[in-house]
Amino acid sequence: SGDRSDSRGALVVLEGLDRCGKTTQSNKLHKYLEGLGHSAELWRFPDRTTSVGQMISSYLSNQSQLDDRAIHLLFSANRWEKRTLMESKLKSGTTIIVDRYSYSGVAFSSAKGLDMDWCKAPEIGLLAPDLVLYLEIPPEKAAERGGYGGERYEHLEFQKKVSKSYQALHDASWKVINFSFVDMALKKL
Ligand code: 2DT
Repeated sequence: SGDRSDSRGALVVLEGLDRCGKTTQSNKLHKYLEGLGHSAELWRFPDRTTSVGQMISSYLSNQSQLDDRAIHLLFSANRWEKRTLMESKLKSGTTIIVDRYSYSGVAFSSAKGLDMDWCKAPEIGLLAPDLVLYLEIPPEKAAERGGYGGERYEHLEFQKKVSKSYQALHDASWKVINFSFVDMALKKL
């Protein structure tokens, strides 16, 4: 955004379907920035280390059941509880690379049939990313990579719906990187 002073860190968000390569690429980007001498941290949402995060983790591993709207709000709360820390890190010059953020929140919940505007509402007021990298992969290709971990959302039919939700969400500010060019594209950043 325009008022970002040079000393402020950047908020970089990676988004995409399960098995699109986000985690690998987040790690690479983190190491790359550190190699250049930048102060950078790698974050991920859900952050399963907090008590809200533990409720989310238990839901994702099918150990608990929750109403669709209740879990949606927990995912959002999990971002809100980290907002102050995120802001102070960015202000102190640290760049934060985040593996999933609000877009995952909206894409996954709206894929269940929840209204998109309702899903967006609790995200209002969270820090806006400076850059969103969307790692684009056809759901069928992602499924071929194997290694779906057996969590709640990790099956092809649902991932197809999430893919449609992401398509409805993304705007001109996103950088879309096709899965076959991910490595090449990120090296040029
Ligand atoms: P990981 O496999 O990346 O840990 O994600 N999810 C994630 C949501 O439904 N809402 C959210 O707000 C976020 C951040 C995506 C676990 C799963 O949780 C989904 C996959």
